[in-house]
Amino acid sequence: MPGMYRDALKLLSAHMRQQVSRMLQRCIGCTAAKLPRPLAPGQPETSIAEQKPVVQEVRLVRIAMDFKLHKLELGPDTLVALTALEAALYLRQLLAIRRLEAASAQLYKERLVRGFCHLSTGQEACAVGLCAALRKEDNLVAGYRIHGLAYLMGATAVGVLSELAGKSTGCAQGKGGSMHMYAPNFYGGNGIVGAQVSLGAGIALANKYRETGGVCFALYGDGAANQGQIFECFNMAQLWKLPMVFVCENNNYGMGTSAWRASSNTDYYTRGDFLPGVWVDGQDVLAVRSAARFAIQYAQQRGPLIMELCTYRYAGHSMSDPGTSYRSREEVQLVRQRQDPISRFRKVCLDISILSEQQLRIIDQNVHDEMEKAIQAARHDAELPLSHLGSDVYSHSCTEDKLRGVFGHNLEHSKAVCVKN
Ligand SMILES: Cc1ncc(C[n+]2csc(CCOP(=O)(O)OP(=O)(O)O)c2C)c(N)n1
Ligand SMILES: [Mg+2]
Repeated sequence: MPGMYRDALKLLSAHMRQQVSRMLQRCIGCTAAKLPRPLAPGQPETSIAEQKPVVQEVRLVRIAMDFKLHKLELGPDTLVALTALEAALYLRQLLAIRRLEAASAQLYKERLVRGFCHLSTGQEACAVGLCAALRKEDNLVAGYRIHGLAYLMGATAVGVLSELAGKSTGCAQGKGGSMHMYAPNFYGGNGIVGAQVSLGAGIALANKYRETGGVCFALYGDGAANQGQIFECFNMAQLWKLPMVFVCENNNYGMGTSAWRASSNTDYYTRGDFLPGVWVDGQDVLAVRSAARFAIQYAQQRGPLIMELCTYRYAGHSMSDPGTSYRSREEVQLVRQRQDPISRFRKVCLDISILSEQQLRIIDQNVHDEMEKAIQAARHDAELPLSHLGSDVYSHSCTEDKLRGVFGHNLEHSKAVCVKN
């Protein structure tokens, strides 16, 4: 790999280095045999670098809104490096999540998606910024608004949309649906508000016990933040100095009510009392990445902390909520105009001349094509056969041959053949 690329890679986090390295290898014509793995989801298939010679430029960007700190003397970096390839990757991922959610809504309206469906439109920078900081040993566990997270953590667009439509090419073979998607190091997808935080504490404990060096990020909402089990986790995580980051995605609303009507203290980054906390502009992908990198270092060296990501959800809580009974259309419109994470990042990229208008258009087109293919797969792929209704009930084979409690069918315990998506 030419020296210029190697130098640029040194500026990136380990995980990011791996991702960008793969992309660079592809751009500069390495053979497929040399590539350790296929491109990660969200990575440009036709890199912008293929349009003209790769010039791996780096810019320093100042974070627009300062971090607020609780029981911390030093906070995350406010001056951060951004390379052209990172810029392209983040923009692509932001757009991909936006389109993925639009496609989810469309398939839901066509009645191809049944049951729950929670969209994260407006909150994309939280997911992209967090995942940009993760290293291969770190883990993530979240609530039910997870289509974008599943995609970033390794599920493909087909995997996500087919999962929603209950198809066998879904990332959980169509058995999980909107709230139960998984990927390497991603523990879902949990429908019980707040319960994922306790799971996260368990994952962090396992990391510590096994000495993996990994940090677990457990995501929860402003509504979940008032749940008792979260405070129990704060206490135990601090006592045991677990490598854990409590991430409160404060999108200002719970299910049908506002944060200020539901919480006595809406400064969620201070809610851990003895736990340190940091407030982050969750509409700024670079601010989220910087805070997450800081949090990983802190959690590894000193134990848990809270990160509040201030964000906004454009859609209702779920598909049955128009999202206008507890807030005005004007408010939503205003946030879209002034705080949209994609418009903001696009503007940063143009302002610092790290991506051109033409490159932005190519990224847009690539995302569009990827999603179109995924929509077709979700529409036309097959469902799992009925014989798989009982497959994968246990990860290890069970002592009983037949599945109990299924009437009218003679189902055996089995393992479904996994379609990698
Ligand atoms: C234990 C429990 N109580 C209630 C619910 C119903 N419920 C689902 S989402 C939600 C509100 C959560 O709001 P928030 O944590 O702010 O997340 P957001 O939907 O804004 O992402 C509630 C009360 C549930 N799923 N689990
Ligand atoms: Mg909320």
